[in-house]
Amino acid sequence: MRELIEKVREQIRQAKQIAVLTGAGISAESGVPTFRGADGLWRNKDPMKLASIQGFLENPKEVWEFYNWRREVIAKVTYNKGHKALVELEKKKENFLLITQNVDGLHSLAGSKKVLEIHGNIWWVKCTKCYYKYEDRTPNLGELPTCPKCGGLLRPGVVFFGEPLDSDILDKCCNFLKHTDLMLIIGTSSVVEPAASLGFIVKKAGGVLVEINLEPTPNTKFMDYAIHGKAGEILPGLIEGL
Ligand code: BV8
Ligand code: ZN
Repeated sequence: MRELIEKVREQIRQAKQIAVLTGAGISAESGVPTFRGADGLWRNKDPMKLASIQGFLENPKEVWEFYNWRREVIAKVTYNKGHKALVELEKKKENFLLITQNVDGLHSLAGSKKVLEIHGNIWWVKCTKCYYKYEDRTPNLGELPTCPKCGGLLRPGVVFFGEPLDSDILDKCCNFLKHTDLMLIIGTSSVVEPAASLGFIVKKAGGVLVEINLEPTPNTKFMDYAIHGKAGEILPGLIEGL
């Protein structure tokens, strides 16, 4: 492991442009349940259904119960050493971008500035009628929250399964990745698209891919380096003193 860490540290030193992609695994050590982990999110219901546009249209009450529960969990946690290490990395590397699938806002809370939240943010809500979008940090918004402007039903400000990602945000990611020479892919099971394919843009451009994850993923075979363990324990040693 020591040798592997040193090799990746050298890659980070040499890299001119670094991208990071994070998933639920980087927030696990803060106490935020992962999507597919053993704790399997909520009352062992299928998050794919609850975090889907179809699920919301069919049963908005149940989906809001799920999101209110997650808002209450996230409101009580804070960032961890993994998030903090990425703030340090951003300070050391001028050409840096943090792309996150997480909706918990913990990267920004930790101090990361250059963050693209490709799946949205749980603290934002959007009106399904007039599309008014705003941030509301009240943990529990009630059964079927309504828009302060038009009374329409609100929805969580996240990208549900079955919905397209914001095309401007996706364009920004792809344009940055085309010129990225090192990408760290951290705490994601790499099964959700299009996030799971972002690394291939870097690979195609001749960049180096590093996976940092508790366990191997379907993308491990494409990685130049794979470090398996906890992000909160690995990242500080990778980045400190660079
Ligand atoms: C799209 C927001 C096209 C909500 C999320 C069939 C039907 C419908 C869609 C599809 C389908 N088949 C494929 C699709 C596409 C679908 C998809 O990819 N499905 C997969 C799962 C089969 N994708 C979409 O629907 C996307 N949109 O394709 O649109 C389109 C185009 C035009 C018009 C219409 C449609 C939208 C995807 C976004 C969905 N929203 N989140 C919310 O969060 O509440 S995704 C959700 O999963 C979370 O954001 C989460 O981050 C993300 C990915 O999961 P991970 O982050 O990887 O988390 P997971 O638990 O899986 O893994 C954690 C990992 O961490 C594990 O590997 C674990 O080992 C590791 N770990 C744990 N602890 C630690 C650790 N690692 C390190 N340290 C630790 N301590
Ligand atoms: Zn409205």
